[in-house]
Amino acid sequence: MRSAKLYRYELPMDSGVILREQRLTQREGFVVEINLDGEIGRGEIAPLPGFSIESMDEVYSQLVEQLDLWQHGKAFELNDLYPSVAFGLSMAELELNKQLPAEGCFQAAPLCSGDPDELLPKLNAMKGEKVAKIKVGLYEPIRDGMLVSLFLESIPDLTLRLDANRAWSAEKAQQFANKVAPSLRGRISFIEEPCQSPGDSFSFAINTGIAIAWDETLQHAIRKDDFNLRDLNGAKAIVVKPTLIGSVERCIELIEKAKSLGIKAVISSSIESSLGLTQLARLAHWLLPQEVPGLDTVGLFAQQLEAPWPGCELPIAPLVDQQLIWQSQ
Ligand code: OSB
Ligand code: MG
Repeated sequence: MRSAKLYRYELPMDSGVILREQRLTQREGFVVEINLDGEIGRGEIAPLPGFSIESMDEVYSQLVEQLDLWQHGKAFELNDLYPSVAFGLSMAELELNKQLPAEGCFQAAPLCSGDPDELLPKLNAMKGEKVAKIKVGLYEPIRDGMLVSLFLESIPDLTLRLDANRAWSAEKAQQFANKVAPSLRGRISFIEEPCQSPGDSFSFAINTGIAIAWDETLQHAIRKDDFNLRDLNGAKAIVVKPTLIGSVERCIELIEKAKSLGIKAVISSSIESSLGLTQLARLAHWLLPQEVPGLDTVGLFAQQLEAPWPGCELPIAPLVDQQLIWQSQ
C-alpha cells in the first residue's frame, strides 16, 4: 500500500539573516512523506529565494502531480523536475528504501559573517581539523584581508574557507590578497567566487596562488543542457548545494565526476530546516566522509523542524503541527 502526505512549513529565522541584500525573516518550504506498507521516507523541498529559479507555487504543482503518480505505483520523473523538487523527492525515496545511512557528518565548518569574537570559542571547541568559513566581501577588501591574516597568524592549525559571493572587482580582490602574506595563503583552503566574473576569479587564483571554488558559477552552468564539469576549470573545489542542483542521483554523478577530475566537492546547505539539513549531513557522510561539509546554518533559524541537529538547543516544531496541504486518497 502506497500513500503520501505533503506538508507546508513556515519557520521563523534568527533576526538579521540577509540573503542577496534581502532580509529573510522566515523560511518556507514543503516536506513530503511517502509511506510504503508502513515504512516512511521524508524529503524537504525548500526553494531558496534569490537562488532557486522555481517559486513555491511551481514547486507545489510538481509535487502534487508527482506524489499522485507515485501513489498509483509509478516512479518519480526526476529528470523533468525543478532542482529542489528532484532533490526532495529523491531523498524521500532514498530514505524509504533504507539507502541513506543513519550516520552523519555533523561537524560543520563554523560560519562567521563578520565578528571574529564569535568565531574564536567555536574554533577552540573543535576536535580534529580546525576549519572555519568566513564571509568576505561585505566590508572593505583591505579589512577582510587583515582579518583573515589575523586569524591565520593567531591560530596556527587553522584552515579557512572564504566566500566572497562575487563581491569584488579584479582590483578589489587583489587588494584583499595584498593583505595576506604569501606564506599564509596555503591555509586558505579556498575562496568561493572572489570576483563578479568567473574569468577574473580564475586570474585571481593564478596571480595570487589562493585557491578558488565555484558556487554560483556551478549553479549557472549546471542549468545548461551541454553542462560539462570539465569546462569549469581552474578551481580546486566545487560547492554542491543539492537543493539547487537536483536529485541525489544527479549530485552523486557530479561528485563522482569531480573526484575523477581531482576537484574537491563540498556538500553545502541552501538553508534547509533541520529536517533537510540532517539528511544532508547523512548524505555528506555517505558520499564524502573525509570532507567537512558546509552545513553550519541551523543557527540562522529561530526554530528547528522535527529532527534535532546535534548540539542545537533551538526549540523543535513537530512536523504534524505544520499545515498538511495534500494527501493521497
Ligand atoms: O553564500 O554560499 C553561500 C547558503 C545559502 C545560500 C548561499 C550560501 C550559503 C552558505 C551555506 O554559505 C553554508 C556553507 O556553504 O558553508
Ligand atoms: Mg557560496
